[in-house]
Amino acid sequence: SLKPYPRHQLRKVHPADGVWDFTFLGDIARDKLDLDQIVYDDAMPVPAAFDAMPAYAGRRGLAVYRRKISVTPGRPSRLNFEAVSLWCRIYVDGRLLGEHACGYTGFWVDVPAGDFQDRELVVVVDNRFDFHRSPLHEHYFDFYQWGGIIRSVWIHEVGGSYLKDAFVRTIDPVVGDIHVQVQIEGANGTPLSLELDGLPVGSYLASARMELRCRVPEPQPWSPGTPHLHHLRLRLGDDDMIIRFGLRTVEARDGQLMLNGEPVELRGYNRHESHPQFGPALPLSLLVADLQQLRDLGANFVRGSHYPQDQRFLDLCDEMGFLVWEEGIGWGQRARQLEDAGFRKAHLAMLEEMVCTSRNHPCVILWGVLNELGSNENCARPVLEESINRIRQLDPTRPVTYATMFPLEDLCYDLADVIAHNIYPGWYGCEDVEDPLSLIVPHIHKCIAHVDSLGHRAKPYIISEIGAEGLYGWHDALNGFFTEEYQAAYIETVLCEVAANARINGIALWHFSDARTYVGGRALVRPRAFNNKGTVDEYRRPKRAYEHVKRLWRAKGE
Ligand code: ADA
Repeated sequence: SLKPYPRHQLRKVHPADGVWDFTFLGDIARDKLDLDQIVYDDAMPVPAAFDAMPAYAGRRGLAVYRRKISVTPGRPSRLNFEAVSLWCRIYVDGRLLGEHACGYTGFWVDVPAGDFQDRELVVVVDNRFDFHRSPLHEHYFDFYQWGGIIRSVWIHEVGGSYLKDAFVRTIDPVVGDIHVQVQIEGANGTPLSLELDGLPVGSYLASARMELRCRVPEPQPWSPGTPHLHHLRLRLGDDDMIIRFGLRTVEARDGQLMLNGEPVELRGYNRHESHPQFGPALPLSLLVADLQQLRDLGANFVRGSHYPQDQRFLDLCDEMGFLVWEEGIGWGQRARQLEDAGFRKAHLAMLEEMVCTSRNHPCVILWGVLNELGSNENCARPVLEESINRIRQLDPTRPVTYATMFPLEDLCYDLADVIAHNIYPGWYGCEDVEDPLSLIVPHIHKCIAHVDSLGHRAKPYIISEIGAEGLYGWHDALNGFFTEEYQAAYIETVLCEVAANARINGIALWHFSDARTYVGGRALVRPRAFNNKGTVDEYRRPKRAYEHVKRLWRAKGE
């Protein structure tokens, strides 16, 4: 059942989505901005990427959004922005209350109590690239980075004391034992009560940080085949919070990825949240449609490349039983970024937001960081180490990995729980080869043999990217590069090898749907300025490879 569930029954939460006042100011200095002088000459939906709208396509600069919000006078509230891209400042009644510099993670802004019910919310958004301000975003990423309030906005009315966060960890999925970590703001000594699936399971006296243990009355483990979900309700005075969770454990051990103690094989795709008309702000219908197509293909796994995913997508994965690799934003960072203190600080802050927002989703079974960083150089180790340690502190229950593009030269394998290779044999670097498909299997063998020769046989092995471009509708008698036929034969070769090779625990094909990328420059190797390695095109129309994948994966899954 694809049903949203209420996160709060008592707490007043108002959605701030809808049509906001809007103006695009273009390439002007942020610090010159005078909020009182702004003329709002247009309207813009929230959530949406303003530069995915034809009127602002390709524009980079400052944009200002405004709307009225209504909150109980005399009561503080908190604004929750699920994602604003790439950088923003938040003002309420003209007062600067927050700033945020990562386009794909959610954040909170505290709003002090006011005298009046109606208040003015203004969000200044900048989608220009600026390393010092938004060090996590670079314009050379191989995916288009849109701007705007790209995910939902909520207003939470909370008093001085409220439930800030809760993290549910499974201790025993069969018996139903869980560990609950609760964070509470300003409520020492107030009674806190817990209910599991509607039944009372305990009451306590609140303190700022609590570690509790309880047992689910009628436990049913979560798995892809039976994605059963439980609900924990916390109640603190007139505040409450409902956490939906699944009873399941994940481990990386003995060369296997184990879900509830059983080896699991990952069959799936990398997926960008991307569509030519909506940019990254996908309508619910498209999120569901993508998962229905993935299910039709026989997939059980999605790697959220290359940034934290929309929470609605993770909710759907929880409900439909998909396994997810949730990844921090990162793409090809090298010494310039990895050695920069501002970058490292922003990166850790982003990981913290990602983990704290997504760690109750049973679908998330792996955390990933820094796709294709320069892990063949010494500068990568300190950043990887601090990132992985930070994630493990916030969530000791899931393995952590990073996708390397240096399978034979990587210097950091020891830091990861799972080895993950992005490899493109038979696509890149085979200019002088007559039969590029013949390169695929030997290269996979070589990569695995290398990892194992370094003593990492006990770590699960995943091909986190592999693929070839196929232009939708392009066929040619010679079945060369960019034909749907070459792409289909390529994927067939890969998947047959994966099926035959017991050392491979999972695959994320690159990628599910074609996605908009660089506009100029590097787009010379990206026909149409799209990354065309999708099994479906950007409108989700299946290419020839679709039936191959479906035949091979369905045969495995059934
Ligand atoms: C890299 C990268 C992907 C994509 C891919 C490709 O491995 O991680 O985002 O750019 O290459 O298509 O070349």
